[in-house]
Amino acid sequence: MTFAGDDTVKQQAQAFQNLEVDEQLALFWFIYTEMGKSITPAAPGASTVSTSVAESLFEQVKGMSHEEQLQVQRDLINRADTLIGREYGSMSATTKLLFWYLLSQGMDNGTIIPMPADYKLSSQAEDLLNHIKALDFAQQITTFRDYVEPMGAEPKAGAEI
Ligand code: 45D
Repeated sequence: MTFAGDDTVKQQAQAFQNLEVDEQLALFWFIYTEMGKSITPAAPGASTVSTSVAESLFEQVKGMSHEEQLQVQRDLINRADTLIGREYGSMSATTKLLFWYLLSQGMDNGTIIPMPADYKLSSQAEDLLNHIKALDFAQQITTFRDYVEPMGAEPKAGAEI
């Protein structure tokens, strides 16, 4: 059985993935600025989150130059096979979401490369932002999980990351 709205949610995540990489990052940022205040680390799914895993990946990115930080984010979206991509790939969908949330907070407090001040979303991305804003909170979360889940790379078999 499928719930009403499942298809809409899948479509939003797909439309998101169809944008150019930089547009995806910009849209994700605008989503954060719209809903950031309603995100609380004490959300219902919080018990399924590996906070320390998300934080240690975030700390690695935080220690890089701004250019490298941007490259890491582009690589994740491009599913490039990098060490960080593989570490990311081994996390649960909700932990991935927490990692992106930590990045956006880092942008807010100046430890992660900020958006260029004059950045304008394409009308396509703007449309998608409005669609996502119209979803209820649970559907938004599902959209974001579907969006961040396939990023990064497959972890290697065995102990090797
Ligand atoms: O120069 O169950 C451009 C938890 C242009 C708890 C750029 C949760 C060129 C458990 C590319 C634009 C909290 C995890 C530069 C639930 C250029 C739980 C840079 C919920 C510089 C449900 C762009 C979590 C950049 C949620 C750097 C809902 C863009 C989390 C970066 C939501 C954008 C997280 C980023 C969101 C966006 C994160 C990092 C919406 C992050 C958005």
